[in-house]
Amino acid sequence: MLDSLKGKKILILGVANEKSIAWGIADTLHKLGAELAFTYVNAAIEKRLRPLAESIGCQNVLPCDVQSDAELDRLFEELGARWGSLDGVVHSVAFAEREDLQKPFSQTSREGFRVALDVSAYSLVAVAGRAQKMMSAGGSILTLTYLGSQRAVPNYNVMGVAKAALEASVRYLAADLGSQNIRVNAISAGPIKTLAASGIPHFRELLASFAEKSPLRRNVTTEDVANTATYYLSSLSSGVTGEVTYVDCGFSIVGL
Ligand code: 0WD
Repeated sequence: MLDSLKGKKILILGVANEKSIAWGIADTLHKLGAELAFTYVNAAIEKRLRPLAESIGCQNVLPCDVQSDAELDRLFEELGARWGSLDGVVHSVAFAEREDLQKPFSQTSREGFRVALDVSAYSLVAVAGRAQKMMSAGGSILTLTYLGSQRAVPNYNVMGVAKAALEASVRYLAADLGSQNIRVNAISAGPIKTLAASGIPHFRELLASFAEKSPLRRNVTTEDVANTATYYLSSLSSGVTGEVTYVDCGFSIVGL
């Protein structure tokens, strides 16, 4: 069954370094024979991404700040020229101003709210709207979310609001694109120590209490997430769309 990823063309947004969740997913998809393309937001990320992509023999490394419609258009033009068609997208991008994660939520700035929602939620809509034009044989679009969309997790603040919008966007995109056999789903991952996570105050404490309280009594790994991502990007999940699957060692089912 997993042969179904062989030769599949999958675009991956959001590898910042080797600790990124998107890199864990990419590594697994590559091992299963998928053909990959990566994007970077700026020169600093490009410098870290290129050697990683080269380590798996991938030359498709393209610029894209998801806040720019022009850059998104250029990305899909270039991808169209290189690949012609597309089978999958991994959207693993989020951003909030550090100060908006440190202040009380009621003090969130208008601009901070706008930027967080734009980069972390609207970007999925912007990407899906362009990707669908290359998915004439159907496809799978996957994004990454967090429990802070459903519960008020300390310090997650405006990012929780952005993730709620992202999860709603998954459902509306799934309803919109389903008739073209394009599936849209999300993985809600437990906390993993990455670059983005380092911007969340007291993240270390969150990790420790997570490992103590989750049913599996451990933290989530990027491999855990990659396993479920493989399911979503392959035909193993052929009848599933609009879903949010928790890859969180069971944390979200516990009542304390
Ligand atoms: O605990 C965690 N790490 C969890 C992360 C738990 C549950 C969900 N997630 C989500 C994040 O919210 C995000 O959506 O997983 C996704 C990937 O996050 P990550 O792997 O934890 O973080 P990281 O390795 O930092 O990758 C996210 C990247 C950015 O990194 P930095 O740290 O430079 O902000 O998203 C990219 C960027 O590479 N990014 C952008 N890409 C294009 N355009 C933009 C942008 N404007 N802004 C950020």
